[in-house]
Amino acid sequence: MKKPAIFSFLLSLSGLALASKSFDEKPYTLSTSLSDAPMYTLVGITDWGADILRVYGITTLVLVFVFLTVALPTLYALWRFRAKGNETELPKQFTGNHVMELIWTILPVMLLFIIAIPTWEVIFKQSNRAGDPNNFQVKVIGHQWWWEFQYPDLGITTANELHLPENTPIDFTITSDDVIHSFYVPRFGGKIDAIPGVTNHIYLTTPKVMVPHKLGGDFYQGHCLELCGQSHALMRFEAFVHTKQEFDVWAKNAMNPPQVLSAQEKRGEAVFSQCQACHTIAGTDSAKIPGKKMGPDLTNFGNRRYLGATTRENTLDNMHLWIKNSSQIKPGSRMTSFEGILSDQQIEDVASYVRISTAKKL
Ligand code: HEC
Ligand SMILES: [Cu+2]
Repeated sequence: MKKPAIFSFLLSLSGLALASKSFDEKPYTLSTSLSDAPMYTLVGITDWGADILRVYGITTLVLVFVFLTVALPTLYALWRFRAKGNETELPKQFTGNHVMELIWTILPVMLLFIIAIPTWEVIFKQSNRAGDPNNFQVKVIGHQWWWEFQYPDLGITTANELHLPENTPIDFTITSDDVIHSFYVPRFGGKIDAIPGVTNHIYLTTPKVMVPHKLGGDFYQGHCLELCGQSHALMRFEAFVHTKQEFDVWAKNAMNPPQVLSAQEKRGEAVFSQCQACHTIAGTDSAKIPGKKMGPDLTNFGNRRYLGATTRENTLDNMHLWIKNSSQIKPGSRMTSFEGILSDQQIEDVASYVRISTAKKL
């Protein structure tokens, strides 16, 4: 038998997804099962995610009940009262049945309460965690088109990689620097808007590390979920969950000043003066410039897996392309194009400074 049409339709859609790779070179490993997919939400690995999943479950049961109570009698009536061909007049017509009207008013109200009560419970549970001194603070700031993460208690500022200790209650304070974004790690639970001038919160307890690997911890895909301009689709990040020891090592390394070892890195350090109006590397002159910077903090950039909020892999070649003209690989990028401003040699030098001097052995 031929494959059903829906199959070919879905296949052509996935073909489109593969064909649209030009701006998106990130090598996602195709998951073998649906539940491994990076955007899969039915996992509940954080307490918050599990709470949301429970409300989903209750809602689904209520909806199945409503569907069956409407669909089954409808099907039965269609069959039972179908025209048999020998009718001469209309069946008896009647209007108004108080008992039935009461039933179909009260029953839906009850069903709505069955959904509403656990929903309220989850909402209140979130707000009850505000101000808990055990909360680990993480400030999330959306920018067109990248994410800034600050750890006020540790004095760390970083970007595009969210590192968290396992099994820890976290208070995410979420805001935006420009337009409305939305902070979302599907496997953690829900999403929440990042709105300029407003702070929103998410409270959750991170999961335990499940698959320890060399770099440390498990990682989860994150994405901006509010259409926020040209490169909204490339405004992604990765959330890493580490064991407490690994997290401490990461935190200790995160704000270390760069180690400039080679002659090339040294030349690159000088070129970096052209970047420091927008970027900071802790422990260098760039950190002394007061005021808010337009670009991501690059203090530990050498340890990041990706470039441009996971637009490309963090390699020397991609860095070269990025510095030359980042909008070629990330449309609309707010970073200056250095084509014609820096020579190829200077780009190589500054790229090696930014990538290699800031990389620490974790
Ligand atoms: C006008 C401000 C500006 C200047 C000057 C600037 N950048 Fe950027 N840079 C940005 C912005 C904004 C981003 C974020 C772009 C995005 O991801 O959408 C960025 C991103 C980056 C990133 C990627 C960081 C990450 O975590 O993904 C690197 C690396 C970088 N810039 C290096 C440099 C270097 C090297 C120079 C100097 C040669 C430089 N930048 C000059 C604004 C600037
Ligand atoms: Cu966004």
